[in-house]
Amino acid sequence: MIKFLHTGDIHLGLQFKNLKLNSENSINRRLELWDTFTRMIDYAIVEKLDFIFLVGDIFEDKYFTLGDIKRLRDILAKAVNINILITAGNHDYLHQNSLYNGIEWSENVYIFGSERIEKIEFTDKNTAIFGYSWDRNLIDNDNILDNIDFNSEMENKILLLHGDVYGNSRYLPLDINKLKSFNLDYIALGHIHKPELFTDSIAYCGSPEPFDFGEIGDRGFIEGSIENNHTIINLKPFSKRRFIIEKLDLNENMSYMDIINKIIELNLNREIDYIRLFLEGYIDININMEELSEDIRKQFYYIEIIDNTIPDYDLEELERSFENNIVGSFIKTMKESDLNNEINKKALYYGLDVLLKEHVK
Ligand SMILES: [Mn+2]
Repeated sequence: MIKFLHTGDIHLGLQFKNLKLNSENSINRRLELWDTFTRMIDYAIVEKLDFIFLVGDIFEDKYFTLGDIKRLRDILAKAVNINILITAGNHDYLHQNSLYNGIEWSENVYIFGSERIEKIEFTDKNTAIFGYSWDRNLIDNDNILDNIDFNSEMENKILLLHGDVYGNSRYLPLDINKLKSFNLDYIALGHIHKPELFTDSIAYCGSPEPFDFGEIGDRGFIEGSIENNHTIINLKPFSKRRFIIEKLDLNENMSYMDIINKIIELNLNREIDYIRLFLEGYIDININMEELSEDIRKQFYYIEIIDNTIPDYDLEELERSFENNIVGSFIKTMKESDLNNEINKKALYYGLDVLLKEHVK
């Protein structure tokens, strides 16, 4: 039996400019990528795995330094008994001055070339590994797979590829049916950040740490084994933090403290996760949402509050005080429609919200 860890799309060195992080938080996040990467390698060492597959976009070529690549080398060198196979992707593709070529790697590390799909055989593991590194940042065809020969005396056959199975793509478009037709024991895919286990023997590992609110849900790596041509794979959640999108319905009877407490009581990992919270429903007009949001922010590692609440106006009172202008006549007109109808009611309140803000200015 052989056991392996499949990861990729780590994007070490990423700057996290798209998050509203303060500089302390974004430095933190960059360090966390390293930390999680190191934890994965340590996990493979402790579990005595046979192989680690790094399927591209391991680092950001643009931001990575010689110091960084040496750090990467040293982390991988610790896993002396594990064969580590690397295919470069579009963010860390092999070019003339690529950092991949700038250092000596330890003996357990193999970096695939970019001429063709190469084969490396590990006779002691009865395993042949096929792989290919990108040598440019766009590849709009799958010519690399033409006339490919997966011939080997080895019992286990594995392919590592960085590419895109989701439709027309300039990032090595892959046809899942074509991949299936290869009848390999495992195809370890990289490039898409969301983990996806297509079959027991074809999967995207996804990014071990998510990068933004487009990447919600569990992240980690794929742990697998092959025995007698039978492959078993599982996604192992491993990220330090997750991105969570949550919604909370409020009503006009809730006080400032009620709302604070409701938010705190949500089943959220406040000190760890990145949270985007949508507040919905009607709200007492006397509650200062800016203050409330600030209060909440102090109790979370990271939270974005999206305030979609509707101020709960006192219609009779407003109609009286704005009798002779547009606000009053708007209320009067809207009251002629059925205000028990939620859509009509919202139209009235949203309209008032706009008109009254204009009026105060
Ligand atoms: Mn990629």
